[in-house]
Amino acid sequence: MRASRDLVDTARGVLEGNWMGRYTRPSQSLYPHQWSWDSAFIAIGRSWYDAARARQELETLFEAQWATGMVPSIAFDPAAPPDAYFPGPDVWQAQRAPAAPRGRPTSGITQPPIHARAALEVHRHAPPDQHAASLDWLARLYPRLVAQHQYLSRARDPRGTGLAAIVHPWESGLDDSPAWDRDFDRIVVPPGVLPPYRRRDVGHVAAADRPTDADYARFLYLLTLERDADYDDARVVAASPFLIVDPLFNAIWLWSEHALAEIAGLVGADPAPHRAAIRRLHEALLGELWRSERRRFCAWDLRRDQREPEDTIVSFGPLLDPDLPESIVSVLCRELESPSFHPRRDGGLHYLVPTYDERAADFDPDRYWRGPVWLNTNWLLWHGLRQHGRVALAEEIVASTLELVRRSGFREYFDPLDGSGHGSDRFSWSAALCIDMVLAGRQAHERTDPRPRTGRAGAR
Ligand code: 2M8
Repeated sequence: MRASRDLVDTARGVLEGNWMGRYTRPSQSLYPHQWSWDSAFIAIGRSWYDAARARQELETLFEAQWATGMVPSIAFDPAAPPDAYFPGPDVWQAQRAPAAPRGRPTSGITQPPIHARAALEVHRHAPPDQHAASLDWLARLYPRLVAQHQYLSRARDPRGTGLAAIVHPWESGLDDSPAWDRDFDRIVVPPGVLPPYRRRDVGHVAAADRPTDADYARFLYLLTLERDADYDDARVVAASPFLIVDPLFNAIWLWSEHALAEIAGLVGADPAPHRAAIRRLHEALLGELWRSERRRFCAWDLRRDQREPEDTIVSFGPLLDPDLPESIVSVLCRELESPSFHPRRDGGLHYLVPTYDERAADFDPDRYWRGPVWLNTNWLLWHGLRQHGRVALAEEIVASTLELVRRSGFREYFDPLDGSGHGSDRFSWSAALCIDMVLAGRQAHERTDPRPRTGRAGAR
C-alpha cells in the first residue's frame, strides 16, 4: 500500500499536468476548459502547497462572471482544440445575453455555489508570509461572491421560498442523477429540433460510463431552449420544463453563506446580511425539502410540485448545515449506514459512498452519477459529518476514498462494488480533494497529538 505522502505527490503531479497557465482543466481530453465548481475544489487542494495559483484559479473563473452575478458552469479556453468538447461556445452562444462577459466565451448556466467556501479554505491555508496578499485577494473577491449569492436569490427563487431552483441538470453538477429522473424523463425532444451533432465525450471514455444518447439529447434540448430565450433569467425560469430545487445545491449555498459571513468579518464588511441569509436557507431547507415520512431531504420539482422519492446522494447534502437538528442528523446517518449506501458484505469488497441506492433496480455502479463513488460527494459528506461530530463515519469515508485512489488512480469516479476506476483519468478534483483529505486529516491529528513529526512538509 502506498503511503499518503506518495499519494499527495502523485496528486500534485496530476494538478500540474492539468495546469493551463491561469486555471486547471478537469482532465486532458474529456474536459479541456475551466469548469466552475471543479475550479473551487481544485483551488482548495492546491492551496496546501501553492497558495498563489490557488488564488489565481478562482480569480480566473470570476473574470467570467456575468453582470447578473451568475458564475457560468464553463469558461471556455479559446486555446483548447476547437473540437475538443461538445457542446462548445458556438452551440452555447452566450454572447446573446447582454450580461455575458465580453471576450471570454462561457456556457449560459451555473453550477453549485461552493466558491465562497473554497475562498475561505484557500485563505486559511495561506502561509504566514502571504497572509496580507491573501487578505487583499479575499477583499477583492468578496463583492463577487456576494453578487453570485444575490443572483441565486434574485433570479432563481420563483416561489420566494429562499431556495434556488436549477434549470438544467448540468447546473446540479450531478447531471445524470436519478434524483430528477421523473422530471427529466418526461421531457420530449421534438423531432428535428436539434441539428445533427456528434458527441465528443464517448470518443474519450467508454459509452457505458456516460449518459445515454436519449439523455444527452434532452440535455441539448434544454440548452437550446435557454439559448433561444437569450439566457434571460425570467424567461428561462418561466418556461423551462426542468425546474428543480436540489437539496445538495442549496445545502452547498448555505455552507458557502456561512463562509461568506466569516469572510465578511475578515475583510471588514457587515456579516449581518449573511446571517439573515443563513437563517432563511436553513428554515427553507427544513420546511420545503425535509420529508420526515420519507426520512430524507427530497429534490422538489417545481413544475409538477412533487417531492421526488429517489434515494440518492443529494438527500445527504443538508449535513453541510451546521444547524441541522440532531434528530435529523441521526436519521441521515442511519440511512448512510444502511444497506442502500453501506452494504457491509461479509468478506466482499465495498467502497463508500455510492451516489445512488444500491438496492434500486436501476442502480448502475459504473454510469456517471447513477451509482459510482465520486470524490467530491465523499469530500462534502466528510465535512458535513465532521461538523456534526460523526467522526467515525467521516473517517471511514476518507479511508475508503484513499483506498480507491491507491487502487485505481485519480479517476473521475469509481465502481463501489469492485473499486475499478471510470470516466476520465488524471482527474483534477479527485487529485485536489485527496490532497485536502490527507493534509487536513494530518493537521487535525497534529492538533490532538502535538508531538514533533519528521519528514517532508505537505506529506505524511
Ligand atoms: C460533468 O459535466 C459536464 C457538463 O458540465 C459534462 O459531462 O460534459 C459533471 O460531472 C460536472 O459536475 C463537472 O463539473 C464537469 C467537469 O468535471 O463534468
